Amino acid sequence: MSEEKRLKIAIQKSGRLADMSLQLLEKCGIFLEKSRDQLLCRAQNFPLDIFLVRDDDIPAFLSTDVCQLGILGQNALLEKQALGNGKFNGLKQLLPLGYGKCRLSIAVPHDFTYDSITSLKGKVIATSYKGLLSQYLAKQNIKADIVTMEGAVEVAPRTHLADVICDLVSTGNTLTSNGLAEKDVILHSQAVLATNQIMDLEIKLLADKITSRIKAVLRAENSRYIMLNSPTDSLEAIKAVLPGSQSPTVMPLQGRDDMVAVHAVCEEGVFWDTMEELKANGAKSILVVPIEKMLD
Ligand code: PRT
Ligand code: ZN
Repeated sequence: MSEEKRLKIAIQKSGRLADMSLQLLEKCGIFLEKSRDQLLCRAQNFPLDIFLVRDDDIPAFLSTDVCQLGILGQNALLEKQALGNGKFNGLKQLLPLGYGKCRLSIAVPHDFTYDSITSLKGKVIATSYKGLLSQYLAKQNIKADIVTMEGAVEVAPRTHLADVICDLVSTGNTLTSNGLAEKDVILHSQAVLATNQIMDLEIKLLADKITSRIKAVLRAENSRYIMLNSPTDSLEAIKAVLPGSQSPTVMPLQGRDDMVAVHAVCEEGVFWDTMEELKANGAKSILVVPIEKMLD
């Protein structure tokens, strides 16, 4: 009997994306046989194996078809594609996942005069993102020297290894505490689901299934279920205020001719000002609740 085919996904073993990536798979209903120290984790209830690896290695796992799906920072994928001599060109981003958000930015010491990108002409720039930085500079027609550093890029100007840096920034605290100011953003990045060109039809079906579960989880996380009572004559005004909802359900309220109940799925955040606007239009008993699962 031939063995059951299993889809393979690579995620970060430890680091900024590790926990969220594992949680995302769990939210897709995947139960894992816990063994986080090992390279491989088997899903109990889905033909899926999870490879726990360094984020930088994920493009190679995909390009060699050891894995067919991967979760990694867009920055890491695009950097490999920028440097890889075509080796990673067949990889593609399927979905942005909404976490691990950061930007790849040029940052300069406070005593460095930066008017525009042209201020970098002839300067030395330290970075771990040589590929993306070179592409950016070439596009702007700027010639500069790039020093590649694997980590602690932010200390390069202080130690006179470089004039300025190009590094990932999220809160900006690292830059501030190293006396650097963010100037130009080269790339806005977040975690993405990536894939190779899956040839095996059965594996492709499994990958499509996981992808649509991830999509559904992300949609549900961004959506809210809203319930309220609306005066019949301001129903249209209230419907217009409901954020990102298509066709709300309108139901009679027992014993009331002047009020109806309105239920809607809002695929955008429902903020206090929206609720206040609903109230100003006559809405009563407004309830906003999270949605656990959603499938069309
Ligand atoms: O071991 P492995 O190689 O897997 O991990 P790693 O150390 O290479 O990666 P890790 O876990 O640091 O980052 C994984 C991914 O998280 C990155 O590829 C990005 O897509 C994303 N990410 C999001 C970040 C940041 N935010 C971030 N702030 N990656 C790194 N940083 C670093 C940045 O390099 C700088 O040193 O955090 C510092 C700046 O942070 P702030 O908050 O002070 O601005
Ligand atoms: Zn890494």
